[in-house]
Amino acid sequence: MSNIIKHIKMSKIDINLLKSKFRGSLLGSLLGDCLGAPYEGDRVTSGDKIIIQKYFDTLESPELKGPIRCYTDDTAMMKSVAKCLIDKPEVDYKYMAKLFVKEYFSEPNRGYGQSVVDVFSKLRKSKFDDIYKPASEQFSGSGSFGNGGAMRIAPVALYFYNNYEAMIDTAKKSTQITHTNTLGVNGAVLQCIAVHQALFYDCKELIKPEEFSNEIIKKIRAVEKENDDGLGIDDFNPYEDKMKTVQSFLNIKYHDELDEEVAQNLGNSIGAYESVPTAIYCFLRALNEIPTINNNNIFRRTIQYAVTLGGDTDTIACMAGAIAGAYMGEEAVNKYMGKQCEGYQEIIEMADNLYAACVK
Ligand code: AR6
Ligand code: MG
Repeated sequence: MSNIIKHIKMSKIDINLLKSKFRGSLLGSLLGDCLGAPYEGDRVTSGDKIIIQKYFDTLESPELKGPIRCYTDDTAMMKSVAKCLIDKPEVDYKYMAKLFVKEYFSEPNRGYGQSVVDVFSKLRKSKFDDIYKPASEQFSGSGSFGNGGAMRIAPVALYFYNNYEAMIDTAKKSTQITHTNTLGVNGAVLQCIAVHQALFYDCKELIKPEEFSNEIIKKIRAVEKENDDGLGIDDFNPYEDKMKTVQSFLNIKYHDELDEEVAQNLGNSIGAYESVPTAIYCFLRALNEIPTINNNNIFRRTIQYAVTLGGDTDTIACMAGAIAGAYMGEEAVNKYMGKQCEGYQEIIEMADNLYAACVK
């Protein structure tokens, strides 16, 4: 690990809030995934925003009876990451790879990315001989830049809440099992940093978007520096630059056409570069009121807002939800809405087991 990362200053965490924040973050991931999934691939109009508002209102109703909203590959893989950390205190990446493969072959129809399934087949065929080889062969050796590493990373941010270096290292190594392109890996690291950072804020104090994003920029700069060759002539800092674009969008007063501009400029696709900064933007924008969303709960507003940006809605809402949940804790999650989501109770238990595995 580089000296640069060692010099990131960490603030103190309130241990009394942590259990609720673990639950909040994993539930944020789950709810974003389940509630965003029906809108995946859509372009969202002003009329759709009204429908999405009603959809979210209905989900909070105690009278609502099923059907349960199913989770997708985001949650399926996130569960495997959490299980690995719970079962193996010294992270065992081969075990993690096996959990991904077992999960995929037992339920292949969860909406996995088109190419990552080849990695699972090769891993199984090679009997996990070299767990990083299949991913490194993707796209003629350039590796996947999809957001599949980022969408499942929240448990890493939680488990290593008090060990920043190990968190960055684990975020990279767990992502590289399926994604080796620098954009795919650093996208996952960026999401991990955002979830981790949100743990350190008490939700009774409103986060200042500028301060929160400046802190992220400092950290992702250090990570991107690691990909430099040290000569300083080919600076590779796409996520730092993108986070600055996030900041400039946050400085614009909300207006109707803004969402379209955000979707186009920050992105809303399955590429990590086109979705992780967008998820962070959703969280930071939703800290304050959004005229098209009639709700004053930051957790719900974050997820609802992510859905209204269209595109890869389940994954962007999943990532934004994980950050919002890490900040707000479980208390912000509407129970009726949660119970509409497949695996709600299981995720709460998983969050508690993860907490027990790392908070002594
Ligand atoms: N060159 C060209 N296209 C690429 C590259 C590349 N280097 N990398 C990725 N793509 P994949 P994921 C395109 O299969 O990241 C699901 O909805 C290519 O079209 O690695 O695990 C999940 O929920 C490839 O098929 O999947 C996520 O939201 C696609 O990106 C999302 O898909 C996905 O990459 C990504 O999941
Ligand atoms: Mg997705």
